[in-house]
Amino acid sequence: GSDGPAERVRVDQVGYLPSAPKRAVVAVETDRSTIEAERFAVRECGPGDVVRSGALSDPVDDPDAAETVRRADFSTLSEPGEYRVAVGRGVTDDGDLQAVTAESVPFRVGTDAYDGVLADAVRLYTLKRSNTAIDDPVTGLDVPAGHTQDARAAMYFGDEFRDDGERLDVSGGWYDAGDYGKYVPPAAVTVGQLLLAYEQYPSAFEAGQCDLPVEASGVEGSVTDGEDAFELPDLLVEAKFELEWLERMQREDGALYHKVAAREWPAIDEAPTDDDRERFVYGLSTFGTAQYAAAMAMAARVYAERAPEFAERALEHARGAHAYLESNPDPEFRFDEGQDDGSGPYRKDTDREERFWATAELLKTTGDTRYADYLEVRFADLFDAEARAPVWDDTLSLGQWAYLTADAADDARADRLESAFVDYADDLVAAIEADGYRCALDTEDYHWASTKLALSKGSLLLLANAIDSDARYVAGALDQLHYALGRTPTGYSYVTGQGTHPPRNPHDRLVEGTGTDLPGMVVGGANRNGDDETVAEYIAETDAPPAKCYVDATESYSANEWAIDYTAPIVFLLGHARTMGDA
Ligand code: 9MR
Repeated sequence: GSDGPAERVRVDQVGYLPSAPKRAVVAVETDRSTIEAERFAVRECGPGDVVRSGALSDPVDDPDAAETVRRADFSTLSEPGEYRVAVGRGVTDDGDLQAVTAESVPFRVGTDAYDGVLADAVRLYTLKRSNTAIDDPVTGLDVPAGHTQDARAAMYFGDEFRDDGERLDVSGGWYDAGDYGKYVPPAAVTVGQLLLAYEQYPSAFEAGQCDLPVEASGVEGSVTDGEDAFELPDLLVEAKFELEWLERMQREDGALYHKVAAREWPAIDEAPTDDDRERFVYGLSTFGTAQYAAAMAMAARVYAERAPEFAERALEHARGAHAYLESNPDPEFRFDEGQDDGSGPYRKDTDREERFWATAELLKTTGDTRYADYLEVRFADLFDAEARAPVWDDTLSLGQWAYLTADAADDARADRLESAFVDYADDLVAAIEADGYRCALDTEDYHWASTKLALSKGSLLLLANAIDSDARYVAGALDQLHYALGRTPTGYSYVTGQGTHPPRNPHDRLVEGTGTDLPGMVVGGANRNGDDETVAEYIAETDAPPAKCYVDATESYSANEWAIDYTAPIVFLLGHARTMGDA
């Protein structure tokens, strides 16, 4: 709260790539106080030599932060090292400042600047595996398999609870977030985004790069096909683990159940093994069924070479889910009274964007024209829709991307979609350049999981860049990474373990229940709607502007919780960054 980070010079607290633009943001005037700053100097940590200096930009108003800011541009600095940015006035003979009024935390410049963030983000999924014993030498997380009751979950039928004796094995998969629920929509969307990251940046992801503690948990990290053993990149090992859980959530008729959880939330300090509540399989949804079909159709491509049997199975699953959608043309979200008592809703009552995504991925994977026909007959209008950042309840742009990259696409349709991505990127870049912090969020975007939304917007800039290469798109995407890693109005980095001021009290049962800090969690971040008491009180007390509605408090599930789908877009951005680092 009020004793948050004090530095008025905000930087990406992890660092910058040598070849990328580098900017610091100085809050010269806030709703509380003003500092004098005309010039900046970038100083090497340790010896303190000034390596770059210059005038700050003209002042820019940032209404989301209720600040006036100036920027320091030191993009030409490419020598690897550790630095700070100081601001103030006057200039000495060696280019230093005569008077320093504020300084940033230290940060690095280097081609490997983000390797640790990427490894932490990916291996976090492993640490969050349900029903799995983890003994992790890196974080010290040491937990026996929890929720073993998932192997025989009961079906939930609402208030008039009647046990029909049916039991389902829904073991596996990752815990969704700081809770122990497992939900189909965020799972499928997360896997979809991770597989897209792999398809776009295959050279960024390797076997062994994240030191996954999979052997310790007894799960195989490589796939054996006949005589040959292929090493899977860590990212694909992890995505496959989630896909294998999703398989268990599919019914015989192709539809997907909605989620697995208990009827009551576990306390915040319950470790996985403490939570022995009975677990249920809840609901069914066509939007989740469609997202599953999309992710499985992608898996059929991505694993085709290295895990061909799995890839074939994935395609069958995708086709089966799609067949269900074809014979059930109306959207359905089956809801039983009481099903949200111990878990999140992830509710969506429409499914057009998801059907579009599923069908486009199947078209891309199979080239089967029946999928093109289905799109033309039912969703022709969505070819003309604007691109929008993918999130769990809107995956249209993932579908548009799949379509425009499909060999079997109609050329005119694909061209139109390419323009939609480029138009989106041009507008977004203009908004980023006008924003004090170069953040992609509009005022109303500072809602639950705003950090994820900024990153997701950044990922669309990178897709636009793949269509029509433009340095501004890449810079704007990296700006969202810089935001997540601490160049924020609050001075916090919104990723645990990264930078000088990361969240130290994330809302997380695995962390609280085991007393282990887990790095690599992207937290929700600023949430102007104050959807939990703790952040709501903070907002009321401080009259915080949208971009400062954040507290680093365990209780704040609407500002300080991680979820699987929050990490997916940062992995995408880091994938791109890694290919830049290589160059
Ligand atoms: O990320 C979800 C966000 O978009 C919703 O607004 C919010 C309220 O429904 O739920 C978030 O998801 C939570 C889920 O329901 C339960 N597990 C924790 C998730 C992150 O807070």
